[in-house]
Amino acid sequence: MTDQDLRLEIDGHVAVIRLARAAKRNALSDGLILRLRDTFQQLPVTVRAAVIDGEGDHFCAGLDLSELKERDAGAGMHHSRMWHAALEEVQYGPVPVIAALHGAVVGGGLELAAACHIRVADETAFYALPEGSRGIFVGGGGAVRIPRLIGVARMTDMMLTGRVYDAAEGEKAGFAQYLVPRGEASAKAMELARRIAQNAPLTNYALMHALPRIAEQPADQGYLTEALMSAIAQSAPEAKERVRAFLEGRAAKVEKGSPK
Ligand code: 1HE
Repeated sequence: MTDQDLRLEIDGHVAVIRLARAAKRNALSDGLILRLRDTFQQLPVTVRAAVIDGEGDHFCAGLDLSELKERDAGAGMHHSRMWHAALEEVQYGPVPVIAALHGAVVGGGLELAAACHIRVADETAFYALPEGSRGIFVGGGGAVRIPRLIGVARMTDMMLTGRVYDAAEGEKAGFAQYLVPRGEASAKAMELARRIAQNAPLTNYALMHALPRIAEQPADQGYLTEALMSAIAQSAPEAKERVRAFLEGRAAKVEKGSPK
């Protein structure tokens, strides 16, 4: 792991975080996972959305298998918990994160993508969980996050049989919300990030921090949490100004086919 293996660029209100270890297909070493955690913890306060992408032909080949040495059960658990802590920073960090996917999105790479809020894939993307055939199990939060995207049955099949989903199948199954032509995932992710950066910060916060928790709550608790979050969001001066702008004809209407 060198300092160059993860790059952070700031473009206006958008942070671009790039896995830059193409020679190893952006495999995630322990050092890289810790850098990812630190990068999200330390994002400048001016950042309002982030994009994660990968250099070379693949988004990410997952866990760096060269580091998978014999560990006892305790060390194995702590290793998995380290991934959890890092990917929690991605999911529940300060800003929405868009993953720009191409080539291999496999193993821990898929777990990283699943921790992001939006996934944009180009037509070269493919998804797999080779843990099944390597004699191991997911350890980066995949058992929790991936079934929420594609369902337990599809994930079980992927791990039992080594099934690989191509980009089009992956979009249908729920891995990615957007499918774009080859080479266009990062540009599309930037476009979405710039748009998201214009939202009221409290709305983005509610979507990142309240919505996934509400979705896991029993309905009666979920309704109450929703009501509280809704009241907080609408009380912000920015929300009042945005509603006023619409009523005075100064704000965009909802348009079919948007975002283009
Ligand atoms: C790696 C890794 C890696 C490549 N760890 N070194 N993930 C996997 O089981 C996926 C393993 N990787 C692959 O199946 C393929 O590499 C790819 C389909 C991603 C890309 O294929 P290709 O032909 O472009 O590259 P390559 O020739 O296989 O690999 C190029 C180099 O990257 C080579 O090293 P070199 O020194 O011989 O040049 C590979 O060894 C190296 N490389 N992938 C280490 N993953 C929290 S738990 C998560 C558990 C998991 O993620 S398990 C799944 C691991």
